[in-house]
Amino acid sequence: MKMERYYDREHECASREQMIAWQSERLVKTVERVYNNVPYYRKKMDEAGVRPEHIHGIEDLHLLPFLTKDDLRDAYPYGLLAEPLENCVRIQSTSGTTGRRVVAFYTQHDVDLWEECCARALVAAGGTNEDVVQVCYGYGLFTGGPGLNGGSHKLGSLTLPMSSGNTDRQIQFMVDLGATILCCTPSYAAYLAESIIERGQRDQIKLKAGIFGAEAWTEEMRHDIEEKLGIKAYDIYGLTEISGPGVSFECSDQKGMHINEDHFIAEVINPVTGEVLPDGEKGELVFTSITKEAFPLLRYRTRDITILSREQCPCGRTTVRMTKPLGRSDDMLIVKGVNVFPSQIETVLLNTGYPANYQIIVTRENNSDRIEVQVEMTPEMFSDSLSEVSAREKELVNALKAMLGIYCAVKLVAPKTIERSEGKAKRVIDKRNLYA
Ligand code: DLL
Repeated sequence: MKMERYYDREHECASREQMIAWQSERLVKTVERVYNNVPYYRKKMDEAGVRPEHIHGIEDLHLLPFLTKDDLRDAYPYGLLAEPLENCVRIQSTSGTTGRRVVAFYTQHDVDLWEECCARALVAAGGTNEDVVQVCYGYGLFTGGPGLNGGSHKLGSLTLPMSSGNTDRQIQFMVDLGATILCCTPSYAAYLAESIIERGQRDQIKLKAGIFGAEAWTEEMRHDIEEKLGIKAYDIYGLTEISGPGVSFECSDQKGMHINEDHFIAEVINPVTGEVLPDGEKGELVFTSITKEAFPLLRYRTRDITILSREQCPCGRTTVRMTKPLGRSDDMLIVKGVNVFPSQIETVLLNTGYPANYQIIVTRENNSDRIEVQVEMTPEMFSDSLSEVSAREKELVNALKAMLGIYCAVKLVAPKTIERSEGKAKRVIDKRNLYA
């Protein structure tokens, strides 16, 4: 029997007044708890001259100091833990590619809430207990696999815990078990789509939806994956520090991602001044977790750039929506003084018929920046004629210049020469050592 569990109408469709009442009550309790249990927070709040009795509701949120990734690194590993260790059952961790690892802790209650958030995302993508959910996000320290796996369990769907990689096996299970929902990074979805078509197995798959996130992807990439796999592709967002995937997710309307704001209060700030911006303005996303036991974070700066909207969504959910991250305030490339987002380059590539298999290489010589985009040709474009390839390269140079306002060198490479990713794609190789 088909069951539509975890479309939590009470919370996801609550009135604004009700949501503010829940958020305020939960915020007050969380602030009190961290102040009393976590010396790191107490010190930070004391330094900012704020005490728990100053926080009466979300109208006082702005009084609290921000928390950054540097705080998490300073407090590594146990310094921000708000529960005794014996109450914790799980850790997850970021990859630590840009510095010391960040470790997040969970009680069983925290795991349950996190999985419920992921179940809501699956329901919003049309998932029910009758679905077969193939999870090819990595399992282990990365939150992608465990989060969607737990959400799928909660929903009562048959869950295929594939983890990432081994594309042959992924496709075999997808076909044999009739997977209907695919969960992985968008770059891996694009690779799977390519592999399925190459093997002539497109008509053997039963997928209807995909839940793709953990990295930036464009609308063009969405359409490409949707067309190749014959599915509807949904975005899902989250970060390890604030529990993992499922902090926000798309509904079928696909005009932004609904934030599970009964668990996470969202603010958007000016990344330079810290000033809180009104809905509709672009800035850095800041989260305060208000239901977590082990690792609640107050006003955590995500570095993700977004815009919030509270316009009524046709799906009936009343929760605030965020746009896809429009970049990161810290991984934005500044090349020759110009701000460049990798997503802008991807848009140009997909709009001009190239696949999303590319790498951006930035170098600096004699104090001058150089940006080169290496991009694969499709088999149809591939040619031995040097003049044909160089004409294509010139065309792409012009299209990139029109988008970015700067010259980017372009190198077209043969199909299948850029390394495929099974997890988050490594799109940018910045050799300038700007932060060394
Ligand atoms: O990537 C959690 C996740 C797993 C989300 C699976 C969705 C699906 P982290 O490894 O801690 O956690 O990386 C978090 O990834 O701050 C964003 O910059 C980026 N990110 C996550 N989801 C999206 C998305 C997981 N849908 C960081 N679009 C975040 C763009 C995303 N960027």
